[in-house]
Amino acid sequence: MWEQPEDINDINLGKERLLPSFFLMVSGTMLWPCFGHAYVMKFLAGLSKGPVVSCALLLGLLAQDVVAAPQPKSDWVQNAKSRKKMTDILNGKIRRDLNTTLCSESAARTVSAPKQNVWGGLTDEEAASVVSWLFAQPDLNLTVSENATEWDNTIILVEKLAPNKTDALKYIDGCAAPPAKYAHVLLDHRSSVDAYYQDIKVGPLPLDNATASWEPLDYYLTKKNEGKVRNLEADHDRMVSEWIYPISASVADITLDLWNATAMGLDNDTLSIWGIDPLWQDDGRIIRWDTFWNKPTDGFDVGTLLPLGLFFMSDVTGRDPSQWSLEGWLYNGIFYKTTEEFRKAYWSPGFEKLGANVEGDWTRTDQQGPVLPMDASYPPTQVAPSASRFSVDSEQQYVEWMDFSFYIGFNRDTGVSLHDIRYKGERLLYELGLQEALAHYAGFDPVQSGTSYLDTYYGFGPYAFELVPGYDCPAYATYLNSSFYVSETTHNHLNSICLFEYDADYPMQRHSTSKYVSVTKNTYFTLRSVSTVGNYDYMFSYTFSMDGSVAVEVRASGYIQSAYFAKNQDYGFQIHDALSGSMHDHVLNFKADFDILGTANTVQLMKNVPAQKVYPWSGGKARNTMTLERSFVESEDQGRFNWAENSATQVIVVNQDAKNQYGEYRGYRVLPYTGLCHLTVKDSSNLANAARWAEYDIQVTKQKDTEPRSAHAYNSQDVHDPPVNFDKFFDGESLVQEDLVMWLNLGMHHVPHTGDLPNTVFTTAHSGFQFMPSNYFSMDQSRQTVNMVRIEYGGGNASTVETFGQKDDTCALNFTPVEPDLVGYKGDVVIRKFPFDPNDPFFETDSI
Ligand SMILES: *[C@@H]1O[C@H](CO)[C@@H](O)[C@H](O)[C@H]1NC(C)=O
Ligand SMILES: *[C@@H]1O[C@H](CO)[C@@H](O)[C@H](O)[C@H]1NC(C)=O
Ligand SMILES: *[C@@H]1O[C@H](CO)[C@@H](O)[C@H](O)[C@H]1NC(C)=O
Ligand SMILES: *[C@@H]1O[C@H](CO)[C@@H](O)[C@H](O)[C@H]1NC(C)=O
Ligand SMILES: *[C@@H]1O[C@H](CO)[C@@H](O)[C@H](O)[C@H]1NC(C)=O
Ligand SMILES: *[C@@H]1O[C@H](CO)[C@@H](O)[C@H](O)[C@H]1NC(C)=O
Ligand SMILES: *[C@@H]1O[C@H](CO)[C@@H](O)[C@H](O)[C@H]1NC(C)=O
Ligand SMILES: *[C@@H]1O[C@H](CO)[C@@H](O)[C@H](O)[C@H]1NC(C)=O
Ligand SMILES: *[C@@H]1O[C@H](CO)[C@@H](O)[C@H](O)[C@H]1NC(C)=O
Ligand SMILES: [Cu+2]
Repeated sequence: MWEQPEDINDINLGKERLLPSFFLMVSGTMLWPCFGHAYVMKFLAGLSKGPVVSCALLLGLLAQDVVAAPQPKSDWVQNAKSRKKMTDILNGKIRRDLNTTLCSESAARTVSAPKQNVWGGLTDEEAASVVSWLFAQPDLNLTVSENATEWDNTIILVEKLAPNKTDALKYIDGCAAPPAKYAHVLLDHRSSVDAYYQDIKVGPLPLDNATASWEPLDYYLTKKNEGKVRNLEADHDRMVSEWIYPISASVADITLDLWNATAMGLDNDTLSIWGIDPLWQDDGRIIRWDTFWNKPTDGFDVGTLLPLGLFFMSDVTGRDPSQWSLEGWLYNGIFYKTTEEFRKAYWSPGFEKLGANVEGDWTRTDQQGPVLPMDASYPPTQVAPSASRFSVDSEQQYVEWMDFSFYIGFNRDTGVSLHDIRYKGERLLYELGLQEALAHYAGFDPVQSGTSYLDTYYGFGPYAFELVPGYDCPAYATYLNSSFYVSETTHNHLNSICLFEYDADYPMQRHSTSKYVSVTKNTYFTLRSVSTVGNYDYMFSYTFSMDGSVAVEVRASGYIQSAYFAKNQDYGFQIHDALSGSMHDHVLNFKADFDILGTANTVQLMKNVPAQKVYPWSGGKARNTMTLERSFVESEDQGRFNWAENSATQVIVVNQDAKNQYGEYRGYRVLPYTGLCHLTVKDSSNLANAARWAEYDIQVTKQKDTEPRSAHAYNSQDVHDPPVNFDKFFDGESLVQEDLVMWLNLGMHHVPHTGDLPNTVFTTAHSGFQFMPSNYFSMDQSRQTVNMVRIEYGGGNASTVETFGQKDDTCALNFTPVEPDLVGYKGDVVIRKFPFDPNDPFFETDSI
């Protein structure tokens, strides 16, 4: 249960009181009187001693409460002192309650979300009803996936269509009903020569034969083409078996001679073949470049470390294989126009044969080398002796920790997202989440040069695998499931999102004098998920702190995609016998839809500039010094920029209508934290218009229901004319006191070195930003925690140890949650949707 701190008004806003601030927010968004967020509800529920408060009741209570509101106290320190429980540690007065039962519990407390989660998924029943309805529509001409050939139409995706912000706000901030529910369906039309994907909207839900309908979904695309985008992979499977393998088989004499290996399209193949992504799209032609890789045999997923340096190019335009053509070979920097030309050269005297990359200990992630001193003893570990100190509504995927609350969304393309993030009852962000992740390679060879993965094509949702307790997250964490749709089934990733508190290895605050020392613990709260997209593992952590700050951090581990070493010196370190650590830029775009004290916001820039100043007191002499320059981002024409050199410019999202008592704008600052970057390549030949979001660090647009995402999963299919061209978001609109969205890039210029073998490590492969209150409150909010201490000392003794009423229980440590039983790791649970079979879930974890 929530307890109202005695002096919340003072802590919250200094001179401003809590209740007046509610009116400020409400009038700012014109949604008065039917706001219903958690904090207000609880505050008022506490006053009324009742659990449920209707909108009408709220009104009455609020009206009463304005009169009854407690008067602000002028000195929070004095006020805090009145609550003090002095403890003399030297006299042994600290009471230690032994209570072992608490130690073995870890699950979050349960709470009921104040509103439905309108960003959540579909229920099993809803998804099943949409699928069977779709199969009953003759105009869609669908075939079930398991029976489909590449000339049939299939359903790729069924998930909830996110509501428009305009509609969602009327519900979450007002008394309106939840927005009408629709399914977002993605179809794969392959029954005709011009294969295409199509986004459609189906609904409203629950489906009713009389009112249900489907329509093309393109309001959120910049390309208006009924939600259609061409499918360049329509014949993928056949292309591999009937085009790629015959070519590789045709040079089996050479591959056997070079590497004692073959790629014939057989189960016992010892080579695999794959290449560029996206396919090269130029002058109406679709070009593949493929290369040979040694196939790992020892169970480790090391394929991307074993390139062999032989490349071939195919023109695979259109769906008629008789029109496809082999365009040439590349080996050791020499291009051969035909297989005959290459074979002739290969078997000629003097042909230079280069070495192969072969798996070995250097590619294996298991322990190797002598055991380190004392490493076989159990390392330090954290426990949660009072169980979880946060609350979760696992059905609504709603979370409360200290004064923060938020809802969790999850979708196929981008995985986890956070919605309606509030602090002390006020929304900070309407939405915070990944939009797209780019890994743009470069190299002398055409495969590295042509590789620019846009990972939402594969999706972050399907690869958000089960987390390993005690390793990915503390064992005492609370775990949530996530689900995604594939081939008429819903896959449920068990325990794929974790929530936990953690004690940082440094305090939040400290100060020493010769008489006392004061220190505050830095206990933060994290939501984490990990998506393994192919060779890479991306770890996403959203962290909340007691000072009101929020951080987003991405870490990367897993296997690098490496290059063959020949002629690649300008594009990477040589990291093994025949291996180059192929240079690449990771850029990950995040959407941060700020609502600072309402939706009308402005971005303030505060710059440190060198200056020469003459002062009334400086005797007429100029002094070299510095000053602050304040300005605002006025319109979308100024909306795209980079972090300033020397970190000179603060970027602050403020509300110009919400000044504090000193006339400064209340706001949240966006703080570059570590390793930020944007794409080095200018106007990428591989990507054209598919990832314009990658070109700057910070981009600000006016929020629009028609621009919910900076990218689309199929931008890679038509890079010159993609479904979402981010450039088109910028049309000069005013950004002054508008609803703003900030599109922020995280990333890393990755030049893998020998330390990336066998895997890149999370310690140094990371990037993050923070959002911190900037004049938002009248003082630091972490003063509110009781987990701080002030020790008065002198003459060799501590006379007072003030612990502010913090819990000082100890308990016998139950080791169970700390050292979990990992045999419980299960993988995905699958539920068939067509035919719908909810009572027969089965385990299956396959590559999607
Ligand atoms: C120990 O925990 C149990 C269960 O939560 C509780 O009933 C009991 O009062 C606790 N004992 C002490 C000494 O706090
Ligand atoms: C696939 O086709 C077979 C043979 O026609 C049929 O028995 C089966 O029911 C089909 N599968 C589905 C899921 O409809
Ligand atoms: C429906 O799809 C089948 C393949 O599944 C195709 O042969 C047929 O031409 C399609 N019908 C129409 C009207 O497009
Ligand atoms: C969202 O708003 C757009 C533009 O006004 C509209 O076309 C679309 O139908 C709305 N979407 C939903 C799900 O209501
Ligand atoms: C809706 O239509 C489908 C297909 O025509 C039918 O199987 C189903 O029974 C109908 N449902 C209702 C509630 O009428
Ligand atoms: C070539 O590979 C085969 C199996 O793929 C193996 O039996 C043979 O020993 C290898 N030859 C050499 C020279 O490594
Ligand atoms: C691989 O399998 C094929 C067909 O089964 C067989 O002819 C060939 O000898 C096998 N190759 C090796 C290297 O075992
Ligand atoms: C996750 O799914 C499993 C298996 O369906 C279920 O037992 C568990 O309760 C789910 N967890 C949550 C937090 O909903
Ligand atoms: C401080 O500690 C010392 C030794 O522990 C003791 O002799 C002395 O009396 C203490 N002084 C006070 C003021 O408590
Ligand atoms: Cu990398």
